[in-house]
Amino acid sequence: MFLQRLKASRIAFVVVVLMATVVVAVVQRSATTSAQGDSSNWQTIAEQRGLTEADIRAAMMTYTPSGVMDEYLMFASGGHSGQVLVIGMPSMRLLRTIGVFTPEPWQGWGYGAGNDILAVGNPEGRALSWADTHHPSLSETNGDYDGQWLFIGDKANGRVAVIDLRDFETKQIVANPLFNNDHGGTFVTPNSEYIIEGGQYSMPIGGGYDSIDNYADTYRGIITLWKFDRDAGRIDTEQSFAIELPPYWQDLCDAGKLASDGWLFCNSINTEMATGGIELGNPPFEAGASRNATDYLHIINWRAAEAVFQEGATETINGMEVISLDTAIERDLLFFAPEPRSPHGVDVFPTGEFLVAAGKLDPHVTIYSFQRILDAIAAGTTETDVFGVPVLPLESVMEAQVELGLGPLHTQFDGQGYAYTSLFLDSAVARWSIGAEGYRPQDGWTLQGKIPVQYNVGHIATVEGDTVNPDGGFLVALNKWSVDRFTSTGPLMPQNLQLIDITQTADQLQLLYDLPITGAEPHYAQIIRADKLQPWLVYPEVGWNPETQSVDPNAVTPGTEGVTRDGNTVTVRMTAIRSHYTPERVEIREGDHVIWSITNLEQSPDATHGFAIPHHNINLSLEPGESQTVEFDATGPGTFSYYCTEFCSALHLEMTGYLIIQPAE
Ligand code: K7E
Ligand code: CUA
Repeated sequence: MFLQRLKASRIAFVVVVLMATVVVAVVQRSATTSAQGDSSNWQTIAEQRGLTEADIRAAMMTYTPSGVMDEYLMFASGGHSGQVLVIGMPSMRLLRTIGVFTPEPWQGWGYGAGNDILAVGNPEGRALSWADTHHPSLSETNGDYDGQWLFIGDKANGRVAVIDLRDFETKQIVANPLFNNDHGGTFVTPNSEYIIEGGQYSMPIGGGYDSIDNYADTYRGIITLWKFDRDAGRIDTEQSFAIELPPYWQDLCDAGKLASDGWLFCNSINTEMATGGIELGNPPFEAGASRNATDYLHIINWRAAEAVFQEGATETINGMEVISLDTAIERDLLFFAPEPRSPHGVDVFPTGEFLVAAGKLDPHVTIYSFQRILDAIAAGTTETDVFGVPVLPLESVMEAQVELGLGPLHTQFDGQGYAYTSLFLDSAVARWSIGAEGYRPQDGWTLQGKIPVQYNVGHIATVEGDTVNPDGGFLVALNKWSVDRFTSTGPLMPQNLQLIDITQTADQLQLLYDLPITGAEPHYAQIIRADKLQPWLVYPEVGWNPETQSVDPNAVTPGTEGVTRDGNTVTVRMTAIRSHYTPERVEIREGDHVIWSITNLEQSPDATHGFAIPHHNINLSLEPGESQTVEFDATGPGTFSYYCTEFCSALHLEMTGYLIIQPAE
């Protein structure tokens, strides 16, 4: 664990070594002076740059020399970009973006590769080319990240994607047939049996039309449990099902684990069922949806729901099996408990014994005991909401409340008995002690300290923070605003991911590093130990199709290249290896339909070749061993120089060829 590796003695040792290295370097180089003075000495550099001792400590905690690997990887949502960002920690180096819901030119994603995956969920006659990714979720085995898969949801269009962590590429997108938005996704159950996708803004189930005047009657909430088939590495839509909920706005979910395995929890807002209409003189949503002093924490027995689904006690809507609200109530799989007003998120503790929700308009976090929830369910309750869902009295299920500050949102854990909650309005992260057996009973449920962040923090992520066994060490604050943190590049400012050292006492929580992120608002992130991942360096066999993760039947072997014609269909079989394509001339006719397979024969790490055809929107990235097939129509005559878009060798510029399309007549 990182914490243990950071004993003060070790830090002191590192300081001495660093200083000694600097001294040696200084002796070796003759004294260098510049216009800015002597900058060969680290103390002088620190002085000239105005660095404090704390700054130097921060630099030493994060500085990662060239060639040294990061200990952790953070998978952060790419927000509006529809992608996932992979960031090394503690260096905070951006290592990769993964094209998920949106085309990504460098990876060729959507420019000949993955086009069919990206097309899933396109409404008839409309092509989606963006997404709003919110919550990445690593696959789990026994409640621990296993480093095999990553899932992420698209809030804007109600979709879920599956990414294979052997090659960090998107393998599947499913579109929710019941709902065109989501937010409570994605979260996995402790063995990744299901990927949970909660909807957000209520609507008629199935996405059809109904007047908003019928809101309470026909608009509904939904939570979908997508069955993940590990062997296939895909969501099995046939084994997936959904649960109908009242038309509250279900927000964020989390799966129970250990003590609460088999259950899932979602917070909700707008239990007022406000329908807006400020222009008609109605209260705006912001007022109408925050009138109630409490909203409803949703408590769902997903194993009981699974049994109902397997019995077939469901109705089919748009091809998806749905457990009706009445069935959910009748079969005792849905319960509510009050939660402080306008909550955002619910987080299950590592042991699964407690869960915490925070109301944005309440300075406390509220901690629920899962045992008390079970006891309250067993005791029965006469109270229900207007739809007949049993409501468990707050005092019967609440374990504690801790006052933290303004705008508490999301909570994470460190494996040391502390929890951390982001405070949106305070722009701070609070550390509080968990006053329960197995955590820090001696400290009680108390606020320990806060660290300011810059600014408007949303989610926070600790190392392995959503597992049964958090690692501690670092916390990353994902801040919405950066305001004055960076040199201005105009009015649209970067979001700011801030790395925080949480190994010290509460008054010594230290901000270590700012990572500006552009292109998106990253909402959530998960951080995994890098040694849990075993990504491929090159594809296992030449001719590999990343979509099927097997050798492609169309893969081209050396000696079998060529151009063949069958009527108007032209098949091009091509290989790529430093520094040429075979063939280098492809001559076809206007009106031909072209099926072009290309295989990168390389087996050296990083020997990627690109393949681009001008004016046809085709641009592939062929990693070592990879094979791709693209199809297009030769709609007009012309001369097109296809070429390799990666500077792969000294003769890379010569890695080219001519596609010559003769006029039809
Ligand atoms: Cu931005 Cu989880 Cu979608 Cu909170 S969410 S901040
Ligand atoms: Cu291959 Cu440049």
